[in-house]
Amino acid sequence: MKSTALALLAFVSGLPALGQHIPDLYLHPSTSLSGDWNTIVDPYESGFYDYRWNQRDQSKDPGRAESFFLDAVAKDKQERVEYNFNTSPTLKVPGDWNTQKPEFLYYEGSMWYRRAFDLAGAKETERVFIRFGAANYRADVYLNGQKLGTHWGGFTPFEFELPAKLVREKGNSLVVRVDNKRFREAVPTLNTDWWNYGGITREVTLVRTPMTFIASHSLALESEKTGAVAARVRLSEAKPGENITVEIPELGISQSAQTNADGVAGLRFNIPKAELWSPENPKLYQVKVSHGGVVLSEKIGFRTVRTRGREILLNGKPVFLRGICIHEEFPVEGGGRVTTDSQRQKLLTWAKELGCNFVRLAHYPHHERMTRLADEMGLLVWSEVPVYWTIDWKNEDTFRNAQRQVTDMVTRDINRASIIIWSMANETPVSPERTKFLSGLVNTARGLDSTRLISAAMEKHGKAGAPDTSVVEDPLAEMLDIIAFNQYTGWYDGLPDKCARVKWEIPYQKPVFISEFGGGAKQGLHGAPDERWTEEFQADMYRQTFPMLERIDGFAGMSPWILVDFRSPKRLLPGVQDGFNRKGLISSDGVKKKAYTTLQEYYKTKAGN
Ligand code: GCB
Repeated sequence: MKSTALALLAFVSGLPALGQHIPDLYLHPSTSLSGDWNTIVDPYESGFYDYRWNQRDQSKDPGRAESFFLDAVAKDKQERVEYNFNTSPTLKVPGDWNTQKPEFLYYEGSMWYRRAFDLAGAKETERVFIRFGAANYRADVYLNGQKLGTHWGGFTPFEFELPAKLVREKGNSLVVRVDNKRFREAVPTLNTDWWNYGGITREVTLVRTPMTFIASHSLALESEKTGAVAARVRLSEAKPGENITVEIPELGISQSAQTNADGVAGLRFNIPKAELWSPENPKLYQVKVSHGGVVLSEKIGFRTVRTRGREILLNGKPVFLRGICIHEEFPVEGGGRVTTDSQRQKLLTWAKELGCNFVRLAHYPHHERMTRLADEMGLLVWSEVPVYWTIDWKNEDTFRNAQRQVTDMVTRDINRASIIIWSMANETPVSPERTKFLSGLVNTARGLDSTRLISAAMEKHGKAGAPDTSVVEDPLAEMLDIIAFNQYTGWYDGLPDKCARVKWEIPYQKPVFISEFGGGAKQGLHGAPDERWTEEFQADMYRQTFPMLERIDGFAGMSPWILVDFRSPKRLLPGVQDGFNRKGLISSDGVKKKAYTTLQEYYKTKAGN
């Protein structure tokens, strides 16, 4: 990041307008709809399309017999209704369907979810929203037979307002069709190296708000020296003259301001005595934001991050990022998508024990509790969108989808001190179309928040005629704050002894971050260090990689691939992979491999940096 003044200007505009995801619904009072939902698996999409493949929910007369979103039950013994949620099996929400029932392990397609709920005591003076933490990938949402809307994208929150006329005190029917079929124009696209877990994978809540309510707020420390904080609060309506108060009781801060014509209030104050947040001291302050008697409260840490030449500065001091990559997947306990705080805590504790001060949350925005726990536990975070490998770069809808995912990621987590890097992509092939697409995302992220660093996991290439020279050259690099790239010397590129020969050409005066390296090992498989798939091979590869990375000018950190083995349908070697990417330092049974200790020892030596 170049200048703080510029950074601040961009930051100030960085609050979402309504119509986009409303971040603060997460903090308003809510009722959980977690639990068992009745489900109908619908591989031929009979509940969604008629026999001419017309979308039933667009028909004036969709017919009760097959339109699953109507949640109908035969009135008498004569009526033909070809489904029944009441007598259908259940799936847990939140949760992926693949690991809940053996018959769904490989299922990619359409699944209908139905949950009945009451809404006792709803007042005319309040609004009710249904909020989804995430559903993968497409969700069509219906209340009492009426469509509320559609959302695309598997890892970001979304919500719909429940129309007052439609909602009942008792017996509401909420039907959600979730479809995780992969397609070329999607983000991510057809091809990934992770399991395409389908389902309502994060919590669903009913959120009640006043008619006008706090939609988003952000507080950012501008300078570690002065303790100057810029705060912005946006109301749900463009109402001027509304009183907003921001309080940090522990620091004796209580500041009020009036909203402008856009319903936005800006405040500035100084907290020179505040303890700055860092991995060593993850100090969080209770912050209260209020409007019209409603107080939203959350814990926020204050820190600055910027670059200086080839260094990353946290609170003005150089920091080396001792990282590890993590997928949002938990070993043991049935596997699959993480659903509980104790699983999240365990993943982050493994990272801490490894000696990490940093985690790369790959390859999509993880659950909001993950970044909140990182705040509490003192782990710096790289957060990314699933713009992975070969996206449909020329497609404008694909770009808008990716842009929306960037927006929803940034605005959801704008107050997380742990997050220092927003990443726009992973291993995307260089071309003019791709660079234009990614530049658009970089500009979007910076426009929303330039108090953080922007990067992307790029690739390295061999130099023509010089097989031992690795080059990082990518026009995208000019736009990024950190030169990050994945490299697999010793695994996809030669054997580990190649590491000793590699020379690096990285022509950018910016910090260099190795966003991935690694190799596969089956936990419990032992042998000589040159025997692939053994724990010894993996550990030796790590050992040979460290000095190679040390030779890189501006080497500012790394996040090896990966903390835990994870499911991937691309990884099929029987007896070794069996459907898992085995590059984890911990197995899919939760057992540490030798390389875990190898990295742990290296991080001990780096901890003083
Ligand atoms: C990569 C990808 C990651 C893969 C990994 C691998 O470069 O970014 O998603 O899982 O390599 O194991 O090949």
